[in-house]
Amino acid sequence: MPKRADLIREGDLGVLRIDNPPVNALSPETIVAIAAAFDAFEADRSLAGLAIECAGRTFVAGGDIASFADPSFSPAPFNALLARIEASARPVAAALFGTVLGGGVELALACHLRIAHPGTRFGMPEIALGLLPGSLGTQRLPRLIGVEAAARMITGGKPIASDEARSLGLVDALADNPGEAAREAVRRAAASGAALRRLSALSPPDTADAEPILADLKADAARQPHLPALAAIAASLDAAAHRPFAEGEAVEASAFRALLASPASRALRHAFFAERAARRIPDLPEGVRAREVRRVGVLGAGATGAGVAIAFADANIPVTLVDAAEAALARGRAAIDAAYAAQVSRGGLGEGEPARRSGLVTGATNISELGDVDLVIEAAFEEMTLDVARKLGEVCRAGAVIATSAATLDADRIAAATGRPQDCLGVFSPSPGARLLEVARGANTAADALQTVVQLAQRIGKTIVVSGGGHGFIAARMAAVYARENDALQLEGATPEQIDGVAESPRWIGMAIGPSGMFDEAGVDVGARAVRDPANRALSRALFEAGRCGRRSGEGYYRYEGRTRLPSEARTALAIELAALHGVSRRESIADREIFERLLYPMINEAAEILAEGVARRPGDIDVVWTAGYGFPAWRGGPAFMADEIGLREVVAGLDRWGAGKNGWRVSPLLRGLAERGERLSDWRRDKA
Ligand code: T1G
Repeated sequence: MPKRADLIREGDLGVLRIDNPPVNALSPETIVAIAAAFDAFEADRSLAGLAIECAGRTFVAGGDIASFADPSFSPAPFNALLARIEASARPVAAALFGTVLGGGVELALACHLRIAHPGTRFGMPEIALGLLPGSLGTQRLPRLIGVEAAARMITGGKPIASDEARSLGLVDALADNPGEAAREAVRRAAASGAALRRLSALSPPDTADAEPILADLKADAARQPHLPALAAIAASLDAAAHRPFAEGEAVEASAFRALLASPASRALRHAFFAERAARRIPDLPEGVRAREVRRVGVLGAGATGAGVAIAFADANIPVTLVDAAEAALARGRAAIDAAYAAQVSRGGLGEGEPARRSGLVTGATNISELGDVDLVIEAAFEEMTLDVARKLGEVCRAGAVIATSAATLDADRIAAATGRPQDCLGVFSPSPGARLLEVARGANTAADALQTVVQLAQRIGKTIVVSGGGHGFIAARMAAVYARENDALQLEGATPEQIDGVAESPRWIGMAIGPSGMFDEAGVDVGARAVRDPANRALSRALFEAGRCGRRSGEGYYRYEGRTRLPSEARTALAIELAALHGVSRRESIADREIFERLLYPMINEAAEILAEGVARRPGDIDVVWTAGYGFPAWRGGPAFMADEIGLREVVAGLDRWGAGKNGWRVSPLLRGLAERGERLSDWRRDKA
């Protein structure tokens, strides 16, 4: 087992060098090694002081998140080590670079001096894991930079740059060679004999002004009881402002222990690793090289096509945007210019940038203009027809990758129609602004074509999930079930407001937006075309056929006045009419609990079917699709993780209760089997099935 930390003697100085790739996370072994190295420093009285540095690409990027799941985990050993470092009679300096996060900041705070490379970023991201800093960050940080700045870092979770860290006093100096500068700082401090600054002995500089800040924190926490970390942070910062260090330490330690066990933190830690696991793509052998992409083609200048063009222009990739209809092309270009203008008005883009980026997009009406692109994405408003596929196969140059977003057509049939299935695959993003890009590998997709899209998607900042091997996309199939149940509930008398209210309420799910609002935003046709159950597609299809396509047309499930969402009488009338037509009996009221179960459980059922068919590789991939693509709350972990939190026996009983087997769908045998064996969906693996 390689040593995770060592004490190196450099003349009269000690250098404690941490080396735990890839991010110097504070694993238990690493903490033990750091403590041993610090013991060696303390034992060697010939050393005037100590510089703490890291090997690799970053100073400590935090505690080892994986170790938090261990029931025996405790921050106490690391916290005791920090106390010893701070109490050292000889100066200790931290040499900082990379992304210094969480426990990395807390280690630096225990040192007497902090020297950072100008490119260093500092963050306290624990809140994104449903935690709070558990190694005295809530106590030392406000004593150094003030309660207000500490609250902003700890509740925001977002990193700050080194110049802001310098101006806050989080670091003492910036240096291009922080290791050398830290050694110099230690020598100077040792030579001067000046008293060392120990943060635990100080009070926050803005204690007098802390009240309104703490009051706001507590009020914000009270509004979000489903995120207990907020209240814990408020209580810990309040202790830092008003109570002795040791008492604040106890408040933080108790809060950290409770949060570690909280459902929200377990879900967020699952989401963290699920997103990283999704990047590991078994189909891509080591060393597969991506094809070069100098220009991208987008077929279809509708909202989706314009959004795709913007994503590539933002990444400095020239785009050929093709639409056979001049008017549609003009609308697409106008949408691109409007999107950039809006960014300028929000201050998100400098002057001149919009023109430059928009200039990267060349419009054309003839599909043959795609002859020089290296990758084409079909983003046609309607389904990709096999004729279009054939045409793309002819006009695209050899080696160009052809990506179709046809959510319901079989991607392999489209690939075959192009005559070059090795260049083809499916791509799906719920909306241009969604973080998610699902890449569906076809039966004959070449590995380098897949690698090309995976790397390109990461270049444009998308979160990737690779699916394949069966019918449809993970995202589209589960959204279809979501749409089916949303429609069915409305035929039975529930309103979009009630259903969306349940979906959006943290008491039930906590979605960023409920199904009716979501399909109105994406276009009611998305739900209508995707829903595979004709008996229930009635409402979304009827709305679409009546031209009520959602917010862009002014009416869909809701009626819109500007951004204001209002009830739609037309929708109600349609629902009543269709219920009568389909012989669906309507009820005066439908309980929120029923709505919750009928929205979520069929989606979990579809997830199990998708896993059983091999369309999704891992349950975590399904969770990433929903958290990154549809605003499913990460503090729920995702549909599969949430299914285990509810219990699969309850989910299957609910499916039986609400009539699984009616309207052409069944309870997944995989799900029922896991439930009967008392197993978890999140733990299911194909190779273990
Ligand atoms: N613990 C365990 N593994 C980690 C990790 C961590 N903190 N950070 C990264 N990894 C793994 C990750 O799973 C991946 O593994 C590999 O490293 C590369 O990560 C004690 C309680 C640092 C900005 O929350 O934000 O400190 O998939 O792909 O894109 O009070 O990783 O390759 O096997 O993300 O270059 C606070 C989380 C913890 C930081 C680098 N710290 N990490 O991004 O690489 S709580 C965090 C990140 C804490 C204290 C509290 C990013 C990164 P694999 P990557 P990247």
